[in-house]
Formats: sequence, structure tokens, C-alpha cells
Amino acid sequence: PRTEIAPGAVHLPGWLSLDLQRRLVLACRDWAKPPAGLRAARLPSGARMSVRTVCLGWHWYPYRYSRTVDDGDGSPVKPLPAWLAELGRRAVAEAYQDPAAGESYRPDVALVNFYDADARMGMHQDRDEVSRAPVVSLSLGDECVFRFGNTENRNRPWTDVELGSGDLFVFGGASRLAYHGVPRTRPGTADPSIGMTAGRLNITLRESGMD
Ligand code: MD5
Ligand code: FE
Repeated sequence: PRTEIAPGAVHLPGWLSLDLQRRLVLACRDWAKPPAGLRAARLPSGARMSVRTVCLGWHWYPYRYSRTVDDGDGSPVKPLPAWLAELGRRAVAEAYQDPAAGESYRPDVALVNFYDADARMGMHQDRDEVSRAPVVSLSLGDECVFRFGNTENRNRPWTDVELGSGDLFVFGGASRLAYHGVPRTRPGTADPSIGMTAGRLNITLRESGMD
């Protein structure tokens, strides 16, 4: 199944096989380890994000990219594996049903978000990338409510979409700069067979447009 919820915003539920989900969960656990491991970013307001993030390729922190963990242990950011970039190309090709769109996609950043039962992500735009290439989002573990908004402001109109483990979402074109957030997860809904008994993981692939 394939649903285009807005121009350029394509949802493919259950896109990842259980086997690939298992492998991604193991990889995320590994990336989460120090140095340059998982951390909760601190916003300019002083508030700590409830979502914890580990970055690959480039380190993101509010609201910049760098090659080192400038708001943490200062270590060089972990590399983005070639196999993960390749998975991103396949995701774009299948979401847009356009092999050429897949071939030209060259993600150089992954942000891996860890949500515990209480974690949320407020409505925001992803504008820290110079490139306007699509963002590829892969969900693992607990289901969540994903709120897809408009490009004007963080308020209504928005559409709430349930995201489950293995779902692929690609945000490109007119949807690349839409406001979006995760108002809640659904604790206890993860399938333990992928190796997660609690929480939600989201892997996003992006082109930074830097270098
Ligand atoms: C998540 N992560 O589920 C989401 C998935 C983030 C973030 O929002 O910034 O780490 S990515 C959702 C996304 C990305 C780019 C554009 C749009 C949605 N969009 O236009 O809706 O942890
Ligand atoms: Fe975002």
C-alpha cells in the first residue's frame, strides 16, 4: 500500500521487512554508544528535548550541523554507512515510483531519534539543511501519532497519521518544509520479535547540502 497524504509526502506502511527492522534496531543500539552517542539536545530556551538523538555523518544540534559533537563530548560524528544511504535511495525510488529520483538521492546525514513512553516532538520545520532533497523517515518499535501540518505555521490545519514499525515516510517537494511533530507514542505496541520491548526509534536520512 502507498498513500500520498500531500504532494511529495508519501507513506508506505510496513515497508521494512521484519529482518531489516531487526538489523536496524541492532545498528541503532550500536550507534547510541559513546563516544558521539545518544544525547538529549538542549534548546536555546534551556529546555532539554524529551527525544534523544544520535547523529551519523553530520552532527545536528539546535540549530546547526557540525562534524563534531559540539554540544556533547566533542568527538567526531560517526560515519553514515553506505548501506544506509543505499536503503535511502531505494526508499525514494519506491515512494516516488521513480528510479531516477532514487539514483540522484545522496543522503549524508542520519538523525536517529529514540522515544521513550513520555517523549514527544513539538511542531517544527526541518530547515537546517541547505539541500531541499527529500527526508526519508523509517519507524521502528512503538506506534506513534505523527502530525503532518502546513507550511505556514505550527497550527491547524494538520493531519494525524498513525505510524507503525516498519513504516516508510518520504517528505519531499512541496512537503519538505511542512511543520510536523510527534504528539504521542503508543507505549506497549512494539513487536518484541524485532528486538524492541519498549519505545520508538525513528531514523531520518537527509542531504545536508554542505561540503
Ligand atoms: C520522527 N523526526 O518521527 C520525525 C520523523 C526530526 C523529526 O521530525 O526532525 O528528527 S521525520 C519527519 C519529517 C521530516 C521532514 C519533513 C517533514 C517531516 N514534513 O514535511 O512533514 O522522529
Ligand atoms: Fe523534523
